[in-house]
Amino acid sequence: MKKPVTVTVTGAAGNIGYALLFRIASGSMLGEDQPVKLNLLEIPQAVKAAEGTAMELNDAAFPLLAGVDIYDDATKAFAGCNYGLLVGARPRTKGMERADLLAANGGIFGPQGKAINDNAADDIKVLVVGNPANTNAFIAAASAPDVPAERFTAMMRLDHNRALSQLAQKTDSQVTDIEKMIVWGNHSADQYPDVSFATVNGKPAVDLVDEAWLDDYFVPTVAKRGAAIIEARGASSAASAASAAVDHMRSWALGTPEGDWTTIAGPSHGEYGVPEGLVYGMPCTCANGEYTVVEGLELSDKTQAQIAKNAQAAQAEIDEVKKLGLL
Ligand code: NAX
Repeated sequence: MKKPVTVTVTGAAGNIGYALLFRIASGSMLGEDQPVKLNLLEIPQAVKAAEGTAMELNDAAFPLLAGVDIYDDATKAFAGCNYGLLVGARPRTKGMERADLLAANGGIFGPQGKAINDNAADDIKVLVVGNPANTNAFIAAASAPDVPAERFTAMMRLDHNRALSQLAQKTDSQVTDIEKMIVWGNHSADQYPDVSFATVNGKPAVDLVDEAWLDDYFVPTVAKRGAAIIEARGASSAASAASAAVDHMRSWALGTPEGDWTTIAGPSHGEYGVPEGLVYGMPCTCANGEYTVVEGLELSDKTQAQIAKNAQAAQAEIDEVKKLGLL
């Protein structure tokens, strides 16, 4: 059996946390031969609820669970952390301006980035789920100058999985029949789910669905799925978000299948005209614990225009964060 790794989950007492922790402890995220030690980080008011979750984790008697600890102090929660899942965030409440939301989250992700910088293991991998995820990841990375920026990623996997599911339903196939899906951008209504390179059972997806379906149904359905879930459930996506977080980390740690890729938002190096540093969803392959952007794809004018529009909106959010003095 391997040595246990430390996985820190913030917002552990929340809805996503409740679905996520059990999947991690079961081995779904890092493999059925990898023991995990879980560090749960919460705000002081939610520590009691996190204790309840920890009791249940212990009661599940997972063979791979090497221990659970609960903290309300990021410095301690990230000590020796190998995998950080940053789920806890300040939600937007009624009447809250965007600047207030950014400031509140800057106050969370800045200090957590610093705590990671000063206390995490050298091989730390971070996934930011808490919204606005891409901007929060940017802030955390900027607060951790000693950690390579690439180790801070934001979650686009839920959008990617939603896109797979929609295309599979439309083409009467299974998600496992689909390869090379992409969701460009950030986890917002501006994102661009793109089937240009996708195949279904080896056939180009663009030959199986028409453009009107893509423009009028597929893209808006994927991009606005979060709102549709809230409308139907009366609560935001939780289990699917947790599942996507597990998938994201699993791909990063254990690799993507030969001939396929996934969508990861990491800091841009200027690929596809995306401003450098912007945490932006792009097609990536993973191997040996690293992810690499798939370069050299010939993008249509339409895709390029969508990327330019979306990148501009994402950059505007970063500019606002800078203006607010959060970095
Ligand atoms: P909940 O409100 O159920 O849980 C959030 C938890 O975070 C709470 O228990 C709260 O006490 C805790 N928390 C707040 N500040 C904290 C801090 N500074 N340190 C540690 N914990 C803290 O929300 P939930 O439904 O679990 O969603 C969590 C986040 O995921 C939200 O920001 C949400 O918008 C975001 N999502 C992101 C998605 C994505 O694809 N990137 C999709 C799903 C989800 O909407």
